[in-house]
Amino acid sequence: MVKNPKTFTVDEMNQLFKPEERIYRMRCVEGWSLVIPWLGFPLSRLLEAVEPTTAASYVRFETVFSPDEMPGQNTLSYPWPYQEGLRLDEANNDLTILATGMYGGELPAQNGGGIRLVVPWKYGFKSAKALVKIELVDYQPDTLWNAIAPNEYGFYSNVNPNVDHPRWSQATERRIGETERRLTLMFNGYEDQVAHLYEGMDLKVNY
Ligand SMILES: Nc1nc2c(c(=O)[nH]1)N[C@H]1C(S)=C(S)[C@@H](COP(=O)(O)O)O[C@H]1N2
Ligand SMILES: [Mo]
Repeated sequence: MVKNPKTFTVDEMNQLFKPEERIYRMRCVEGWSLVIPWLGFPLSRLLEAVEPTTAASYVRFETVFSPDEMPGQNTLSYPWPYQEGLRLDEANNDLTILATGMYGGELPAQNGGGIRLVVPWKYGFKSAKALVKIELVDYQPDTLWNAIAPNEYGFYSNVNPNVDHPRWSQATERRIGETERRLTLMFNGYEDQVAHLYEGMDLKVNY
């Protein structure tokens, strides 16, 4: 659902969209956290270039499927390829970036290179690695974890210390390298930038 469908190499995106350093907290759904200096550009810049039609309301992210290189993808217990989704207004928020680098260098394949999504107010698994296709759609896309365990991993998956995972508390987290646990912050500390996206929504229902 775009006026201008396009294929880009990572080099072309780096030329066109000029990645900048963004230092973000990352909160894993399992209670780990760290701070990461990404090199990336707002996803909104890419969306602007392809011009979503007025019918588009969600963005669907599809990632690399290559069982020869990634033997774990030979297992039938997961519905590969890994896919993710965002509401269009979440995708257009300035905090949402596509990263092609980290720590001042290229993005290693293990961290999602050539290009990955980074959505710092959501649990880490929403930040899909090794993207191969981004689609504008008019339905809420399926996501891998939601397909496997819908009661544990919702579509939104916003970091929220008040909504526990069914098997553990989300009130605290352990920053990698530290021993004391920290309090988890609402929307991972990005409340001022993103709380308006969820006004009037029950975040216990839309977890
Ligand atoms: N393409 C792709 N991205 C993905 C996943 C995946 O399986 N494939 N797993 C997600 C999950 S569940 C986690 S925990 C993190 C793991 O990232 P790491 O290996 O860099 O810690 O990647 C997320 N992004
Ligand atoms: Mo995970």
